[in-house]
Amino acid sequence: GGPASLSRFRGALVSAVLGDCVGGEFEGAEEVPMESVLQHLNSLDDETKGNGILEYSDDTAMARCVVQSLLTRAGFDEQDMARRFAKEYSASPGRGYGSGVIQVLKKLSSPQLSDVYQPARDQFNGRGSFGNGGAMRAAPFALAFPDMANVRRFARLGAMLTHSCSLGYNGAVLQALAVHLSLQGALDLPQQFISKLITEMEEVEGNEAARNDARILKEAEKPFCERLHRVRDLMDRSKVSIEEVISELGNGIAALHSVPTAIFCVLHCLQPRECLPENYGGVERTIAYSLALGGDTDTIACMAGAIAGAHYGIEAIPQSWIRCCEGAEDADMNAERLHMLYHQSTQEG
Ligand code: F2R
Ligand code: MG
Ligand code: MG
Repeated sequence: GGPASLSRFRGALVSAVLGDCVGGEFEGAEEVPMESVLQHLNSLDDETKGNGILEYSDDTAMARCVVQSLLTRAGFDEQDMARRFAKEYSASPGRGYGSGVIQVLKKLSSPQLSDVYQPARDQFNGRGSFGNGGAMRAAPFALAFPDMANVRRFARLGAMLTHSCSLGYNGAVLQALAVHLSLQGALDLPQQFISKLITEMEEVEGNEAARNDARILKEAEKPFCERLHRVRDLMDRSKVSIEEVISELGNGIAALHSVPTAIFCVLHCLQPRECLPENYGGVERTIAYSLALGGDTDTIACMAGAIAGAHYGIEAIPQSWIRCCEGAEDADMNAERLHMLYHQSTQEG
């Protein structure tokens, strides 16, 4: 489809769910042989395994809240979104949430709470979380707002409901911007895609709060920009080992160690790779490769899935995978609603 087509919206939201559901199998594993990944993915083709047998985790649970809130309020409403996060957590606490964020979600359910951003600010002795929990649910912001400045603004605010450290919420901004650009067809020119992301993040990371957090955490002056430069170096190379990707970019639970990694997975899998089956399309390649990195597999595959799905569209996703993953069909329906909201905004603005 063309820029911002319905197929791209559906691809983005559905692939994110698939990445989460199929990635859950390996979350936290140090080494994941490609053979095990392919075995796991092949089992999804088994006809007897349909009907959502792979459950989604916190990644999708929170993304669904973001989607519902954006749709119901026809835009960003922090009170409504915070209420949905809290309600979802209390209804289904066993979705594998991060150990820190649970405190925030409990506090958000208090009717006495006057500032919905305060519980996140209190995390980690007032430093805030740098986990990837804001980034893992950031894709819907790119599907709700056509204007890039709004994507940046609301992805940041949406993440700050749980992640007040700039290394947490700026990861969400980067993820949302990557989905936004992919939706426009920017991955047709991968070099320009990464350059645009670096230019945007130069500005995003240029403020005092970001510089301060980077200094305290002993990171580079502009940590996400530095990682994106590493992504660019790796994508220029003809051969890159899994070990090099992990040591250069990371595969962990911090946004800094997972969002640039997810972006690399998408870029690396734009073309067929020797280690992956020839019959795989782009979404399958991207998700399989993300799982083979080990570490935070559900989240890296979820984020890479959203970016890749926005590029290849719904047609690139095997039906058998959709049938096996809880919430994939809901995501498909919600993508259609977000597509309408997005194009309404285009007409108004
Ligand atoms: N939690 C997990 N996986 C762990 C095992 C789950 C398993 N399935 C099970 O149920 O047993 N996955 C999910 O968590 C990640 C997103 O986490 P989020 O929302 O960012 O949470 P949190 O708690 O804010 O941060 C995660 C951890 O990062 C460290 N951390 C963050 N900020 C810190 C700071 N300022 N100082 C020190 N440490 C900090 C802490 O260890 C946090 O607990 C996704 O992978 C999702 O899938
Ligand atoms: Mg998870
Ligand atoms: Mg995870």
